[in-house]
Amino acid sequence: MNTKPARVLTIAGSAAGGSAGIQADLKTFQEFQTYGMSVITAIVSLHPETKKNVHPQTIEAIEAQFATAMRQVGTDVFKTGMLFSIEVIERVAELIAETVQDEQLVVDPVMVGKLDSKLLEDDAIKALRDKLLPQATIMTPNMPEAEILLDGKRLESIQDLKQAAVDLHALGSKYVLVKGGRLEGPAVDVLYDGKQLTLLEAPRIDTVNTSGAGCTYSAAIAALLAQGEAIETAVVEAKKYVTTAIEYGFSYTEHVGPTDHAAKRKYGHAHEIKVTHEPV
Ligand code: PXL
Repeated sequence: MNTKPARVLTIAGSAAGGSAGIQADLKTFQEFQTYGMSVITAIVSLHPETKKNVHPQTIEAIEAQFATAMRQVGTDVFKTGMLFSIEVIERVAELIAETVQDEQLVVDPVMVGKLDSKLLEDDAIKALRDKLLPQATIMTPNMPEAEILLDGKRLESIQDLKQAAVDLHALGSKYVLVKGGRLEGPAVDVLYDGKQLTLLEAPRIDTVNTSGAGCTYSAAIAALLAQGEAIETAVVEAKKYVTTAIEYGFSYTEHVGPTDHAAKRKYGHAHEIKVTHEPV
């Protein structure tokens, strides 16, 4: 018997190298056996001569992709990644607001790529905060993104991550996941639902090949939510998936390489995620 897979629509940038952005999202959606669709907001690829590395798409092209995906398929979950400009954020926020019924929205507030490409213009932070985050089911900032959204507040400890999760919750996302991968020691992320803090701890993997890890993590959360998982289960299972993808990361060249999106399927998952709950 054939069953229809759960649907996930990513609205993000294309990373030609295949490790991050739309490419990471679609590979991850496939690993979770969901049906992936995409709206490409910009193409991130360095031109060897002109050095231009962000090639934005027009609002018309974005509208066309969104309309096609929604008309031909529809979705269970929206995910946003790189949106780049005020215009794109405002239009995408409107398109989602006009369409959304009970679909969930995962917002990965992508700002800067690992290779220093600027994925969000400085003047677009306010639009992200005011137009998109209030619609989010969950937002998934890393530490630099959380710092920028909190007006430059420095985050240096797990205690700071907890406070950041509480402060970011005020921007309107139902759940906040602040990722602590940049701290030393185990990889601890903090999830906050407005009442309770949940700490998720995985072992630190010693590797440089983590390109696209953030996209991959939020894409896995989106896929699991589309399949009907509750938020905490989705985040824990997504962290298992991304930890294994990082563990088996590799590189084809001397550059920082991708995580292995297929690692959990190929090798199984060896690490447990330690989950602890705390009141605020
Ligand atoms: O990993 C962040 C990211 C997100 N989206 C796109 C990217 C990158 C990093 O390079 O290129 C399109």
